[in-house]
Amino acid sequence: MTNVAVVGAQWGDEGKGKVVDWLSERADVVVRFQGGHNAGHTLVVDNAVYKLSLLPSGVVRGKLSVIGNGVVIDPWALFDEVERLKGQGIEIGPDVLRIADNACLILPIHGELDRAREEAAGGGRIGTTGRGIGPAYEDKVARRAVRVCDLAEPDTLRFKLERLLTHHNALRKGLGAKPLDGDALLEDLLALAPRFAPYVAPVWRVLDEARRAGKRILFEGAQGAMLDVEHGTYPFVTSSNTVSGQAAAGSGMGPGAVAYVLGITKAYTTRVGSGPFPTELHDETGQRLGERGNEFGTVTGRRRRCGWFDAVMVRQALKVGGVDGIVLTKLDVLDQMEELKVCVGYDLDGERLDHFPAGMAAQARVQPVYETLQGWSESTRGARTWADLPATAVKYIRRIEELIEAPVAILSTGPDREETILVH
Ligand code: 2SA
Ligand code: MG
Repeated sequence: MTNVAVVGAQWGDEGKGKVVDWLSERADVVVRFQGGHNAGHTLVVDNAVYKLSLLPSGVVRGKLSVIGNGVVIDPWALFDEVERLKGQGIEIGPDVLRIADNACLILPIHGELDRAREEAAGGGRIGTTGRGIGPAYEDKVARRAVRVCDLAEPDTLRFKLERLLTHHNALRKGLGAKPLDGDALLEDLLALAPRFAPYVAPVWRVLDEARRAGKRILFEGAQGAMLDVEHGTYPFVTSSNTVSGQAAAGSGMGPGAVAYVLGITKAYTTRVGSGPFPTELHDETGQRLGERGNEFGTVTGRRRRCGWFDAVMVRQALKVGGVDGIVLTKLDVLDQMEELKVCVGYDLDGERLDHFPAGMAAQARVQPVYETLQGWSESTRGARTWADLPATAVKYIRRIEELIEAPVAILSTGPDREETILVH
């Protein structure tokens, strides 16, 4: 196995957890390069269920797990997760977990601001996870964030918090919130510093050493390409780059470090939060997809919106994400449906589009153009070989490959690791 990046090709929740776990067994190092604890991966290992948010999935298998500089870290969420996994018998010492010294922190003010803004936005809300992701990235880009390395320098930390709170207290005033006193926050952070210290490292160097030693590195993406801050359905996106290009910048490696990009997509579409979703179904079929697919968020438990497979959107996601091949997941959710629809284009005011437009109003207005395919009555759940699949299911997969202009490298037919078909 070469170095692989696993990225979502829709709006997240494509089933990356299983795929990453499956690949992490064959990897030596697992790296997170963007996002934070807004991600949610469910891993099923030997019948035990692990829910991960911030930690790279490799921790469950004792692989060297790296939180890269591109990740925003909520220290409290981090240690809660470490403790929770410890309770499940997973040891996470500094030999397993390395945290980038130059990663930025999510502080309580970020979560508060995130939620206050969402509340104030009413119908115009993004539908964020409320974890402070957006405000933390704002501070990073505005060059006023507190970084992991600052925890080791009390004077720097004090100086940075002062600057940060000057900015935030003005914002808080506008939102009618009390100004914050930096001393309490400073104390809390200083108390956390010794817990962080053993894990902190210049991870670019850790990764460079691993690479030169011939170790296999797995880059673990969170969310999906259509939530990318630049390529997604802006402004209904997350605040990081979720595409594979970020794997390099978000971990301190060059683009050549990623040899193969694996995109994950469901055999239909889901989305949590607000924003355009051309193939969304508001009918019984949509409800059925949600029930059969158990479409509830790992992190927030939110019900996911469901709809038909959108080949135009996925094709675009694969192009901007440099995806080499895909894993098609949850095909079995489509079992026993008489016919299936696949979006092959959009209609925008009478004009046919072969891509998803950038404009917000256009994105909201496009109507899907569907192709109808025959369904199958057999169960595909747990199929282990290509020959186990009904012919119409194979046709569905082949048509998807044609439309998205990429091969299905792996077919996942159930949550268990064995329920996986390697196609190519
Ligand atoms: P944020 O919190 O600023 O990143 O939210 C901005 C948008 O990004 C979406 N988003 C997600 N969409 C799907 N899955 C996500 N992670 C959890 C999971 C979701 C959950 O993997 O299960 O538990 O609800 C995720 N994280 C962010 C979000 O819905 C906004 O549309
Ligand atoms: Mg998820």
